[in-house]
Amino acid sequence: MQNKSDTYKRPLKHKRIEPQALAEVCADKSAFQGWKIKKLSDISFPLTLKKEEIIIDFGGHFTGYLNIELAGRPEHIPDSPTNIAFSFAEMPIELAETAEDSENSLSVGWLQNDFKTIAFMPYKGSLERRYSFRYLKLKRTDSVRFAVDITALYIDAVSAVDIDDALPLNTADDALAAIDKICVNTLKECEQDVFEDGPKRDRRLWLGDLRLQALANYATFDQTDLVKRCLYLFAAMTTEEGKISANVFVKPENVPDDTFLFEYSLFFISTLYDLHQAHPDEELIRELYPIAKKQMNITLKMFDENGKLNPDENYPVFVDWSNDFNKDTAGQAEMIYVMKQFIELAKVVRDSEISMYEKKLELITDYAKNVLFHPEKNLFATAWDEYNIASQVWMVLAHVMSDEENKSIMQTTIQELFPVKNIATPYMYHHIVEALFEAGLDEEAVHLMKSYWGKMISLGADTYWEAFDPDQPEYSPYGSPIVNSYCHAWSCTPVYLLKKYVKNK
Ligand code: RAM
Repeated sequence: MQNKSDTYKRPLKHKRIEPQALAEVCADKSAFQGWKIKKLSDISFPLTLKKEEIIIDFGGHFTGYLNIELAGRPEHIPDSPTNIAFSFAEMPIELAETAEDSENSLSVGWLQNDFKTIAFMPYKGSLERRYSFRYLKLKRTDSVRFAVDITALYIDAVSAVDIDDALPLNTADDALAAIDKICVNTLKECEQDVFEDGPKRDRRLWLGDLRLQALANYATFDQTDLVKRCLYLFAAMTTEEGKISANVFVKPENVPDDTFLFEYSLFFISTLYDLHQAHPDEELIRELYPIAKKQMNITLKMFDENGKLNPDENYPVFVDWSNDFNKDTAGQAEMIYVMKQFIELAKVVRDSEISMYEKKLELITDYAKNVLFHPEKNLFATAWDEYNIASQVWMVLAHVMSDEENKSIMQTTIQELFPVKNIATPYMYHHIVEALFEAGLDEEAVHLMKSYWGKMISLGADTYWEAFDPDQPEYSPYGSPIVNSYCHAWSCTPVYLLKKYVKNK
C-alpha cells in the first residue's frame, strides 16, 4: 500500500513570487486581533538592511522557500558576519506579538521564525524550511556596523496545482465570487505532496480534513491522483487492530500519529465513497474495501444491543474544537451517515454480509428516531437532554428522517438554537451550511455562508482560517492565536457547496 501511494506522487509546481511592498504593523483596536498592516512604499532593489527592521508584503498568501541575495557596500566593507532574523507571518499579529511566553498546548517550534549568519558578502542562498506566509520581517541582529543591500528577494512558491487550472464558479453574485476566490486560494496552498491541513501547521495529512479537501478538489482542480495517494497512505499505516489514525506524517518518513478520532477513522469510508462518486474506480474500491470494512467493524462494537453509541474517551467524537456541548448524538448520526456510504461500497464489491450491515443500520437509525428524537421539541437530544446544533445538523446530513421532517427540524434549529454560538471552526460551519442545503433551506444556507466566510474576508483573510469564532476573535484551540493556522483547508468548502447546491448562482 505504501508503494502504491508513491505511484500517485506527482512533482510540485514552482512559481517565482516577487515582493510587493514595504509595510509596517500598527496597533489598531478596530482591526482583527488588534493589528493591521499599513503600506509604506513599493519595493525596489537594492534594499538597504541596517539597524531598523523591515517588513515586506508579498501581496498574497504563498507557501514556499525564501531566496535572498545580499551584497556589501564598497564604501564600508563588511568586517564581520551578518546576522539576520526572519519572521514569517500569515497574519499581522504574528509580526507584533509572540506566543513564546503563553501557555500553548502546541510547540512554539511551529512559530515561523528563522535565523541566518552570513559569513561573507556577496551572498546568494535560501532558507531550508518551507514557510507559509504573506508577510516577512527582517531584522539584523549583529551589531550593525555596516549596511548590507538586499539585491534580490523572492519566494520559490510550491503547490501541487496551478491556481489558473481551477474550474471557475460562474456567478453574478459578487459576495459569493469573493468567497469562492479565497476558497480556491486556500485549497491551492494546502495541496502539496499530500493534502496538508495547513501549510503553516500541522503540514500533515488529517482524515477529517482530507474528506472535505477532496470534495472541494473535485469542484476545482480535480486532482484525483492526490486523493488516491492520501487514501493509500492511510491504508498503509493502520494499527495492529486495523484502526486508521486521525492523521499521518509523511516527513521525514511515513509514520502514523497516535491520535485516533471516532469519525476521522470512519471518514476513510466517506472519502473512498466520494471518490467513487466523482470518478468511479472499481479496482481501487476493491483494493481498499477491506480497510474500510475494518473501520466499520471496529466502530460497530461501540454500539449496544439497542443501537446506542457508547462513547469512548480514547476514541473521541470530534465534531468541532469546542467542547461546550455534548457530541454523543452527533456521533451517532455520523455513524449512520457513513454506514449508508459503506453499504453502497459493499454493493460495489458484492460483499456477502451486506444484509447484516443493513440490519445494524436499521437498529442504530431506530434508536436515533425513537429515543434521541423528541417530537414535542422537534429536535434531537443528547444523553444529557441537551439540544444542540451539531446533533440536528448531523442527523439531517445522515437523512435519518424524511426530507419534510429534515426541513422542519432545521427550521426549528434556526428558531430555537440560532444564532450559532460557541462553534469554533469553519469545519463545523461547513456542516451547518450543508445541513441547511440538504433540508432545502437554500436561502438560509447562503446567508450563513455569506455572514461567516464573508466576515473572515472583511477581517482581512487572504486564505480561510483553521479556527474562527466571530464572537471571540482571539480564540485559539491551543492557547494563543499566534499558533493558529490561517490557511486551513477544511475551511475552503464553499467552492464545493456552491457548485453542488446553488443552481442560480
Ligand atoms: C488540528 C488540525 C486538523 C484537525 C485536527 C482535529 O490539529 O489542524 O486540521 O483535523 O486538529
